[in-house]
Amino acid sequence: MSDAETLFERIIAGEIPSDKVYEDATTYAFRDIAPQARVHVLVVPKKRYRNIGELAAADPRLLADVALAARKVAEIEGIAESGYRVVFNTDGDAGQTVFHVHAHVLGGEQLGHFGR
Ligand code: IU
Repeated sequence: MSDAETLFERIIAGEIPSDKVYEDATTYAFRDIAPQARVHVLVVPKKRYRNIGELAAADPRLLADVALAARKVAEIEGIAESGYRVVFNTDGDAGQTVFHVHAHVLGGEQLGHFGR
């Protein structure tokens, strides 16, 4: 668990290589190593919170930064017009594995609907 907790901080610091798509003062975005769609990018706030709820409660401006970075990623990837999905997995049943909040930006193809 402790490795997973620090993984994204090490990616942001450049200690672990990543395929960076976008970066600004407060966020860092890179391609997911196991893409679930043609475009699958993770947007991570540089400051670590466990999940979207904790981020929203502690720093709503930073949550807005993540949403704006997701839109920027969609523009960079050419999917802003065709549409995309932004997902925050939160804890067990959602399958969250890295407990540093991150937005999955998914698109580039017709996505299946929500569910199991
Ligand atoms: P989750 O929402 O916590 O389940 O998402 C974690 C994502 O991080 C998941 O999609 C992994 O494929 C991805 N990932 C990665 O991109 N690079 C890594 O080194 C590791 C996980 I570990």
